[in-house]
Amino acid sequence: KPEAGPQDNPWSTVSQYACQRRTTLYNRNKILTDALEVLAENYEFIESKGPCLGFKRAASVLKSLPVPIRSINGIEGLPCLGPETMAVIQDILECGSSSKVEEVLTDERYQTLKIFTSVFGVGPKTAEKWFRQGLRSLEQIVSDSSIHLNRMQRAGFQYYEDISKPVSKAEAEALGQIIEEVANCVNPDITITLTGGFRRGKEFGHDVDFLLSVPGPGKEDGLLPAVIDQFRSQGILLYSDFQESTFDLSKLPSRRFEAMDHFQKCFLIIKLKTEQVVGQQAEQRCGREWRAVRVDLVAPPAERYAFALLGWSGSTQFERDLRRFARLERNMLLDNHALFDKTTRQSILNFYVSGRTSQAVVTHPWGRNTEY
Ligand code: TTP
Ligand code: MN
Ligand code: MN
Ligand code: MN
Repeated sequence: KPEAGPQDNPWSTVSQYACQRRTTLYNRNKILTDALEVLAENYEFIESKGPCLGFKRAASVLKSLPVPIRSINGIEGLPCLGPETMAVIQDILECGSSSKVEEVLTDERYQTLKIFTSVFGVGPKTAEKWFRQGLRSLEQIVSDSSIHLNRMQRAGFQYYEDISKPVSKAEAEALGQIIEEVANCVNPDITITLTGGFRRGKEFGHDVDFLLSVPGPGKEDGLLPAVIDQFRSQGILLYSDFQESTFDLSKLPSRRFEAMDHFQKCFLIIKLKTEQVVGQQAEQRCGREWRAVRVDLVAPPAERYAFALLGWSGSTQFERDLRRFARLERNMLLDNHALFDKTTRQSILNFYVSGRTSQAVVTHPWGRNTEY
């Protein structure tokens, strides 16, 4: 008879890395993870990175569980759950709520920063500044003539109602069609791939993310400006923030593997005509011919497609842990541009440049067959 040991704990195989955990879209511990995410957000607002990450990580672990946690003993053996997290979970399981979380939820500062940061273009810093000036509502911000809003924030306020409404999968697909058509006018070789939350199978998102790629070196040059021009001439461009590529292959691997990538990209607000959305209910259309939707486009060089796709698929926690896993468990560096093996000092998946595909996880350089 085998001795009792860690193998008897059902959670002994749960990895500390999100990229090593199978997580379905159905979260059985939503009550707990919502609470932990409130705490994470509150720490984000006071720019306390460590605790913020700690709570996010704990929430991510709970999201991967195939069963709801019903007692504090039920979390024994799970990674990434610190004493503070344990206390919150215990309170909720025993009393139905956590006083620590309730305190945050009723805190004026938290409530105000939550509202302010819900505006496109407003981050914790700006929100904090407005809060310290005594401002408490969006109405106060727009009516205060002494407040200077940048172009992004003006668009954020202008389309606030529409872009705070979740985007449905049907709307994302309709946008995909529109972008496909527009992009094909610019270059018929183009492939567009839905990334972000929708690529992970989510039913709703806060925006729609697409990756545009054209085979061949340098063929992506000028791609997004041309696409944006097309949107504009069709009268469906409401806002655009274009960022030129600062990607330099010769500088790979970069000294610091970064959170932000250097690819050509744009953050847009697009007018989506309701009639273009398949299956949209007649009553939902009532009185509205269109809605504004946030769209992100990225156009990496063709040979960087795999990394860009991996990096833009999210979730943020998955990406963070994928990089951490590469670094700590494989002695490699991963970012949106490359995977670098620190042991051999070589880039892996550098398939276009070196013509090597043997180690490729991605079987086709332009996508479609991606496995990871
Ligand atoms: P988001 O669109 O912010 O998040 P999401 O699609 O997972 O969720 P939602 O449904 O709320 O939209 O970002 C998608 C991924 O893109 C995310 O993993 C971060 C990544 N990303 C980059 O890698 N570089 C960038 O410059 C940006 C803006 C995002
Ligand atoms: Mn998204
Ligand atoms: Mn976001
Ligand atoms: Mn996005």
